[in-house]
Amino acid sequence: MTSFTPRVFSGIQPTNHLQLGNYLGAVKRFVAMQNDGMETIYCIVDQHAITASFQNPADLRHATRELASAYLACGLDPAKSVLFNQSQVPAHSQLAWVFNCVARMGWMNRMTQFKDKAGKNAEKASLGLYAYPALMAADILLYHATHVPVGEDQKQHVELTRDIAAKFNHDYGVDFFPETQPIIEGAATRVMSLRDGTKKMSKSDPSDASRINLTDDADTIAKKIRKAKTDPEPLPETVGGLADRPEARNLVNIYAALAEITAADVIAQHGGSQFGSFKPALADLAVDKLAPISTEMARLMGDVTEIDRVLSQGAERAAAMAEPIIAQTYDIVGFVR
Ligand code: AQP
Repeated sequence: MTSFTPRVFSGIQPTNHLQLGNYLGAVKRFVAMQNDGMETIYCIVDQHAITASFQNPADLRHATRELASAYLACGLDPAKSVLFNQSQVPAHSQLAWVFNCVARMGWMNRMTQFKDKAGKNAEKASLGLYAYPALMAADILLYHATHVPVGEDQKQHVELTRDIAAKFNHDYGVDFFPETQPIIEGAATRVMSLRDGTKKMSKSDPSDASRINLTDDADTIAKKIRKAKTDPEPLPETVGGLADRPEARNLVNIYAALAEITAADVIAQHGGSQFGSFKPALADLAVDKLAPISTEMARLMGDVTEIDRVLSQGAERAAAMAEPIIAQTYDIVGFVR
């Protein structure tokens, strides 16, 4: 069995604005892993962003640069991590084609994200949305990444990545792609909508009130938390008391993740409080943690030339890492070079 050097890869789609779930479930973890001294590669997956619906080209360009500004404002450092956008490294698409031919239709049919996003209108969904998980597997395995920090919703796609790697290795009789581990950690691996505690907070939810965007100013953040849906009971005295209270549990988990404490710590501090006093405490904490990020993002977006320079330099580094892996893949598959 080959032993692979630990290497972290993850990515986010530039669709709309980054929301609190993306920050707590993904970017905050990205920064922690970067600062743990691991080799880290973080991508803006712009090719995934055109799978679900038509993206206006100007909006896509803007969202790509804004996501880059968020990465930087949250603490990702181009000197420590490779930061780039996917479409600048063509090897992602090259490997994705090979994986389209490794992945089985039956596997793809089980992907819950496709079912959620295509809804009842699967016949009208794009082929790209269906093939999305094979491109995601290529994003990860192109760098022989061993660890992928993601939110809970992406676990199934990382498991599929492992299935694709195992089938490729088996079919070609090699030990070439690693078995990648999803890293799903922290108090907020699934942040829920502020309007419905049973639904994931999402960038593309039609209701802006359902989420906190990283571009929201302090007043907007405070207002959204004040208006967040809750039940009439005070916070329970134990974490177990949150079990059947999705909205209360969501706000407690958001508090815990922002304060970097556990949900039990939050309950120890605020158990028995009414939402009339807990929500302002959460709003203060959220503004304290998030407003500096949105201010820094706005400053960085004042110079998109510099953002483009960071992405292009990152893409050069990523392409150099990917080059030997795609070349060996082509040799294994039997493509004449
Ligand atoms: N609500 C969430 N809680 C915790 N983690 C989350 N992530 C997304 N939503 C939550 C994590 O953020 C990363 C990037 O996600 P993505 O943009 O690639 O796609 P997504 O998972 O589909 O995120 P959204 O916000 O729901 O985007 P849209 O609306 O464009 O589809 C992933 O690690 C994800 O787990």
